Amino acid sequence: MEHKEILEAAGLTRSDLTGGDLQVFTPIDGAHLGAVKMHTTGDADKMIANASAAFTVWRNTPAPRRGELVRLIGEELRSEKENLGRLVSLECGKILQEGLGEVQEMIDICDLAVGLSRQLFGLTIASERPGHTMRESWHPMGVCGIITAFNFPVAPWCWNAALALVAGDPVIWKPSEKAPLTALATQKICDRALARFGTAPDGLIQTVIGKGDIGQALTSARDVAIVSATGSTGMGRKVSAAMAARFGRCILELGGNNAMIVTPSADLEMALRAIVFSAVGTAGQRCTSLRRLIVHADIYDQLLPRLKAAYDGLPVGDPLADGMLVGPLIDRSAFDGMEAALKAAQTDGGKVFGGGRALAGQYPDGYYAAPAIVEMPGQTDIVCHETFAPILYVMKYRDLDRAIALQNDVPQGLSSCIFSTDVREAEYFLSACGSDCGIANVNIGPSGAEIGGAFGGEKETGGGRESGSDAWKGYMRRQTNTVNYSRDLPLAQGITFDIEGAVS
Ligand code: UN1
Repeated sequence: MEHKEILEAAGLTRSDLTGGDLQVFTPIDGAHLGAVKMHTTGDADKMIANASAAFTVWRNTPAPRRGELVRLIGEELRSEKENLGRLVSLECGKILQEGLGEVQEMIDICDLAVGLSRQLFGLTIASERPGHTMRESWHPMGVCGIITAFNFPVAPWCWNAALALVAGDPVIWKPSEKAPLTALATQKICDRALARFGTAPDGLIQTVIGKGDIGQALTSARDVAIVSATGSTGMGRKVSAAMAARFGRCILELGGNNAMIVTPSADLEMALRAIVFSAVGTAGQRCTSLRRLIVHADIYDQLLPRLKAAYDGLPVGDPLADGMLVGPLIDRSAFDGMEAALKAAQTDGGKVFGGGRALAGQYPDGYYAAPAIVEMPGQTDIVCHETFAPILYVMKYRDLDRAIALQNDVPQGLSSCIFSTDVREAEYFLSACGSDCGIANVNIGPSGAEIGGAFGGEKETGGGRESGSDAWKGYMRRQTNTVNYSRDLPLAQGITFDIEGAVS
């Protein structure tokens, strides 16, 4: 399909694509896709006011009814999966299979949220006082701002929005300025669901297009109760400081520097497939991409040649073409970042295999890179840094404790895994002495997490959790209720406070 057809099929019109000052290019060949209108901070303030007004209605709408809206969004997404998935590929350069997978994640989280809308359970707690009950209630929290990154332009919005909406919170989405089109197309899908739903308040689901100033408008507005941000550690630091200044709540899903430990007992066939998928998938531009491979010295010489052979045969090219496995990097600065990292690794004694620009003749304005493997003498500064590109640093180990120490000795703490068929090694890796990441897997790569689990990580990854498990609690406020149904007024802690004398 031509670029123009993909845009049209996703519902984007001439007015969406012209007359603005945010220029959008496809990483596939650098072609111009549109000039999108940016909102001003004044517009953002109006949207926040609309969302606040919507909150007063939505918080009072029964949660299962709120779930019905999310069910309709999921239904619309199902019928638009191909069109939106293709637009994700066009705007962000990920291969079509991954574009479709991203929309599937949206559908899956909608399903989860619909069920959740009947399960926003609180606890009942034993009171220490006679004739008293205690419980926890979960109430809607307020407007939820959602800031997303270019590499997963739609799914993280949906992880947040689907939960926030059933939790009773209106949402305002600020997509990456590198990926506004998928956001506009998703907003249209939601608008259709809102129209079918019929009774949702205006301003319940909004998209605001802009740059850092718009992000700041969200983080500084008192009426935005929650900001959930996915992106770089630098961005997260700013969001977190601004939210802390007003005691707002933030949910941060920031950088990762994910490792795999391959032990002598590993099934090497499985490990090989997992390494390649997680290191070169999305051209190494996932927050969960595999960036560090820590291989036992006894199997190093078996694994490395096979890995290099697999890298040699990887099809790099047009992400919309059948059978392609590696698409382009998002832009020139991403490619320059990859080159600079490879140079730094070489300076540190790394031996580089692969790397460099691919298909420059065919796509002078598309930045395709051959994925690189770098054998490192140790975990130097560049290895500790997250470079958003297909670079896999490889290191050797002999002792599992040393391997785990290496895996943990980076600033980020998102995802991790071990390949082992030895239950002792595997369980040790998952124990309190093992991986320090939010996600730790056995015989599965670090990327491609299912939405049913809580997603996020520690340290510079930001500590937030999104998606499944009890991540919904991040979008609600907890209220502790004590009810006295007795005719006395006993005080907690057995305190006596006799005011008989004072009142007689
Ligand atoms: C991201 O790169 O921001 O686990 C998210 C995965 C996906 C999510 C990645 N489910 O790779």
